[in-house]
Amino acid sequence: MPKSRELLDLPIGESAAIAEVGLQREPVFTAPELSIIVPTFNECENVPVLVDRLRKALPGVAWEMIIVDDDSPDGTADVARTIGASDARIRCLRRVGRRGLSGACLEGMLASQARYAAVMDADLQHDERLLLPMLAKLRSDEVDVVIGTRYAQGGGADTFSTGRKWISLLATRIANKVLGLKLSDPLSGFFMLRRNVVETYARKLSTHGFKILLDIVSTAGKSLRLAELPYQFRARQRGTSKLDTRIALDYAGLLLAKATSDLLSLRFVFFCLVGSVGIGVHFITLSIGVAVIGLSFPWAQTLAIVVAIANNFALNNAITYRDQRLTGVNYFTGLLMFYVVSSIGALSNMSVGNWLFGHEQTWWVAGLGGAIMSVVWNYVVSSLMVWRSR
Ligand SMILES: Nc1nc2c(ncn2[C@@H]2O[C@H](COP(=O)(O)OP(=O)(O)OP(=O)(O)O)[C@@H](O)[C@H]2O)c(=O)[nH]1
Ligand SMILES: [Mg+2]
Repeated sequence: MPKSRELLDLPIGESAAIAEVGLQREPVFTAPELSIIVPTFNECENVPVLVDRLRKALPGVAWEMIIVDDDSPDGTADVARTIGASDARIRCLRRVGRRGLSGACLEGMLASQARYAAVMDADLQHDERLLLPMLAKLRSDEVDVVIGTRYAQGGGADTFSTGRKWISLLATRIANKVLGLKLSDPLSGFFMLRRNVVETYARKLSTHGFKILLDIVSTAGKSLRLAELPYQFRARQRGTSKLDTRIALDYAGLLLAKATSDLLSLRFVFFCLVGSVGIGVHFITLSIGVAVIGLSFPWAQTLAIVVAIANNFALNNAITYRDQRLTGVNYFTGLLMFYVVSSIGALSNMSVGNWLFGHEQTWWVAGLGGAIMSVVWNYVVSSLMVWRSR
């Protein structure tokens, strides 16, 4: 029988060892102990500096760095691969046709074979000297996740403007309140964990947004053992920030989803809000049709439906599905498809309403039931047929 058990007994992190497999002696390469996942978008100047700092910060540790680059136009992936050509610890996962910090971190962690995974930014704002103490905490087997915190004793974010400091603290408070957490920095982008935590919850984690740690902690719930270590958040020296208003919306969406156990998504809320604006547009167009243009009711009603659907499509395209916005020819084919979907939605509204009225005899229950049916239909089918995720 092959002595393959010896493979399992090799100490983690030993880069190469010889084990007996059957009758042959073969070199065995074990996985590193720690993968450092670094999401990047246009960080070509920062990557070489970060690699140098990691080399100094982790003596005696078997580590690797997985740069997850979303096809940066500045050639960050090429820079990473050039470094990786002479140092196999530096790997690059290049994603094409996709953007998103959380998704990049998730894919990086899932690409790792290490026992522990850390996530840190490429722009040198996170203090790499914290990695060793984080690793020591995890090795002690007392915790599952170690979070680098800016807002506990010994930590700081002095480089933040007053405005950004306030926004960050407010977002922190909201996260703790809404999700029932007690963390000083739940929005931290700098943390280390047992990688099997991510394997366990991977299917439930959102690939949108900026706040992967918050997602992991709130999805896993009380089962996770957490620890915090303070550090000083540094100023970005090179490259530009990717923070924008969309990130605030994604954050609101994550809170909503987690607070309702993934029942409600921000997309659905926006879809409903757009639908209510559409009702207003419908009535305004209807009254203009009847009172100003002098159309008969059926013609004015038809015009109002056509205008309201076009309005809903334009608003959903701009807001609800802003990350999958349709342009050019796709805008018009999408609009046509949205007309088809909405027409079927209106028919289902009528038939469900009539059926309920037949059973219930209460007009508003029947009306509400029909409306809910058509909103859910329109939402589900248009997200599958009109704004298909690529
Ligand atoms: N792969 C990938 N990485 C991203 C994306 N957006 C941001 N990043 C990276 O994620 C890290 C954090 O982004 P930053 O723009 O520095 O965000 P921040 O640190 O909250 O903001 P600043 O303090 O203004 O720098 C950086 O390494 C970015 O290059 C993205 O869409 N995809
Ligand atoms: Mg940054």
